[in-house]
Amino acid sequence: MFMRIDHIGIACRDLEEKIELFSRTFELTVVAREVNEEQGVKEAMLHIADGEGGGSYIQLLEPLSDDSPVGKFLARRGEGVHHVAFGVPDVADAMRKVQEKGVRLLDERPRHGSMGSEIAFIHPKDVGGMLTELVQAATPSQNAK
Ligand code: MC0
Repeated sequence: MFMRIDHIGIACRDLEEKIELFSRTFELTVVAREVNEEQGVKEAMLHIADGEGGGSYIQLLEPLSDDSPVGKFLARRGEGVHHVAFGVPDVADAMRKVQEKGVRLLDERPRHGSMGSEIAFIHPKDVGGMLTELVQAATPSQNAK
């Protein structure tokens, strides 16, 4: 079902400060910046590598408000890894397969994610405490380079 790790999402209080830190420390380049009102985040994607199945990234996330998912996470746990996202060829199919195994999805249908992707989240409590995201990249070429 999973083709690759698409991205690791990291919750931060100051997006610009963390972009500067990650770019400088790990020599990564920002390839996309976005505000996603539906998810309540301002974010940046830092490219790591392209491999079989597509790219992988570090995703830096600053909350748009305290009562958004990332805002609540920061208040409870502080800055750090917020979720892990796996690349899948077909997000609706992956959602169905996961649900059949008795795992709770947080989304009834795919939502809009970074760089035009389609995404869905799995409840962290059902998969060992890790908030897990399924990602279908925007174009077939992003899925299979
Ligand atoms: C909460 N919990 C987590 C967690 N957030 N565990 C692991 N990782 C996280 N990120 C735990 C809490 O500590 C709590 O555990 C339990 O889950 C239930 O939490 P809750 O009180 O219901 O907390 P809420 O209301 O904050 O909801 C958590 C939930 C929510 C995961 C359901 O954040 C959600 O629906 N997230 C999916 C959407 C999202 O995260 N969007 C932002 C990224 P205890 O043991 O205390 O009961 S958007 C994004 O990333 C997009 C743009 C993209 O990738 O393209």
